[in-house]
Parts: sequence; structure tokens; C-alpha cells
Amino acid sequence: MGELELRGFRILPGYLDSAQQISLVAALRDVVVAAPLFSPMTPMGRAMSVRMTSAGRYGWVSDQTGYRYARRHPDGQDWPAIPEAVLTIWRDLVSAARTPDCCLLNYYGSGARMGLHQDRDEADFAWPVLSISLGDEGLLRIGNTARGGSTVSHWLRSGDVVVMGGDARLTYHGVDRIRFGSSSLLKGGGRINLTCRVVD
Ligand SMILES: O=C(O)CCC(=O)C(=O)O
Ligand SMILES: [Mn+2]
Repeated sequence: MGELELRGFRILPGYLDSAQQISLVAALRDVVVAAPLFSPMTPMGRAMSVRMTSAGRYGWVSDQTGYRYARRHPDGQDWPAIPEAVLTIWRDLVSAARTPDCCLLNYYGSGARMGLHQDRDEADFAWPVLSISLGDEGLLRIGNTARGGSTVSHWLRSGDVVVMGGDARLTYHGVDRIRFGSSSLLKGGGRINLTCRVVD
């Protein structure tokens, strides 16, 4: 399976085979039991359409006071450990020198999307963000390092992995829509995206 590059994003289609996807989903089920999905509120006071949780030393949260990394789930408990299968992908594609501090889990149900944004709440942009897609296909839109300008779009499928680093670390990106029901990986459909980040 070929690898492709889109505006500095390194895209690895089908990086995970179907057996790997199934076992990763099983590990993520444990994460979601320990740290239930929640619907973050934007600082504007609107609920995001994506539901989220995290694993690792930090989780990403959002509420009226803004976006930030937090040591605990909104319910008060520590975040669960990042699954070993995720750390293996990180070691293989990013670095064995340091593990990510946060693995953010986004769940896109029918109609969920994510607007164009930069990932810029981390302290050191020398570390890439590693993204893993599972379940239904999602239409990734990639813009530029500054707001505005042209964009390109690419359908991410289950098992695809993207490394957002280097000159593209601060490139705007978002998910316009998912093809709900396009994959049978997740019972009930939907799309999971994991993003692993070094935070501090
Ligand atoms: O769902 C995706 O593919 C991207 C998610 C994302 O950009 C984020 O969580 O910051
Ligand atoms: Mn992002």
C-alpha cells in the first residue's frame, strides 16, 4: 500500500490491517469504560458534534473557560493509560525516545464534523501529531499554516494513519463529514479518530 503526502501530511493508507483494527477497538472500549465520552462545550457555549475522551497523562477538554489539557476527566478521575497498540504505532512512525502524553479519542456519530483548526495547545511543535482512523470514512480537509487560502480534501478510511509534523505541524485541518455506515468495524457505526500528542 502506497504512502502519500498531502501538504506535508504523511498519509499511510491501510496502515492497520483488519485484525489490528479489531483489537485496537477492543482496547479503546476499555478506555471509554474508564473515561466515558463527553460532548465538549466550545468557549462559545455550543456543544461540539464530536464526542471525546482521552487516555494518557493529559486529556483534552473544552468548556466556557476555553480549550486546554487537563490532568483529569471532567468526572474527576485520572485518564486511563494509552493502549499499548497505540504506543507501538507511535514508536514505529514517530519516535521511540518519548511516549505521547495524550491520546485524544474523537467519536463522530452521524452528522458529526470538526471545523478547520490548528492543533496548537501543545508546548513543543517539534513533536508531530499522530492520527489514527477507525470505522466509517471521514473527509479530511487540509488548508494552510495560516488561516484561509485553498484547501484539499482526502477521504480517510479505517486503518489509515496520518503523521502531521514538520512544516505541516500547524497546518489547518478539519473533518467535513463522515460516510455514516461505510464501515462495519464499529457496532452501531460512526468513526473514531485517535490523535496522539506530546503535551509538555
Ligand atoms: O478526526 C480527525 O481525523 C482529525 C481530528 C483532529 O484534528 C483533532 O482531534 O484535533
Ligand atoms: Mn486537529
